[in-house]
Amino acid sequence: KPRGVDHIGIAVTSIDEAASFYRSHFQLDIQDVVEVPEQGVRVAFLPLGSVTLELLEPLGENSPVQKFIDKKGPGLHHLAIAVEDLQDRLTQMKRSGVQLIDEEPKTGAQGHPIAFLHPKSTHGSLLELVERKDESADGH
Ligand code: CMX
Repeated sequence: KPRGVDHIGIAVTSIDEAASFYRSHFQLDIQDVVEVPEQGVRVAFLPLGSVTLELLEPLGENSPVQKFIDKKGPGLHHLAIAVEDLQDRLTQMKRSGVQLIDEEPKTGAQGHPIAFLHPKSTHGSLLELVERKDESADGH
């Protein structure tokens, strides 16, 4: 079974403006901001209890997050589920016909192995699988 929700990705047009909202109304502070050019995003992490909110700001027009905002507007973008043995999961899902975006794990914004599943195969939600080797799912 999965270990829990790792983080929730939220597409925003401006990290600064979105962070100001979460700070003013929920007293949540950004822990870290990193750029992940391979994914076309700038990412801010806001710890919220056992889950982290991940604010995703597009880096450039070809960013998948920019495409998402153009199409659907800012908002909930993906749900990241913490799993053990990511590669095994991917192999099993592929065998069962699930459409994978990443057939091999890659390194995510927080440095852990991650992989995305295509929303066409998941009843509409973009799902990310995250493997954290040395922490529990709530160990941010
Ligand atoms: N949630 C739900 N559905 C989504 C979606 C999302 N976040 N993003 C795209 N889709 C849907 C689209 O609405 C579209 O559906 P229809 O065909 O019914 O219109 C379909 O998926 C294809 O979308 P598209 O706009 O044509 O875009 P692409 O096929 O070029 O890309 C996707 C879609 C999911 C493969 C791409 O966005 C991707 O690879 N995402 C994973 C990587 C990512 O998002 N990285 C940023 C986060 C980085 C991080 O957390 O580290």
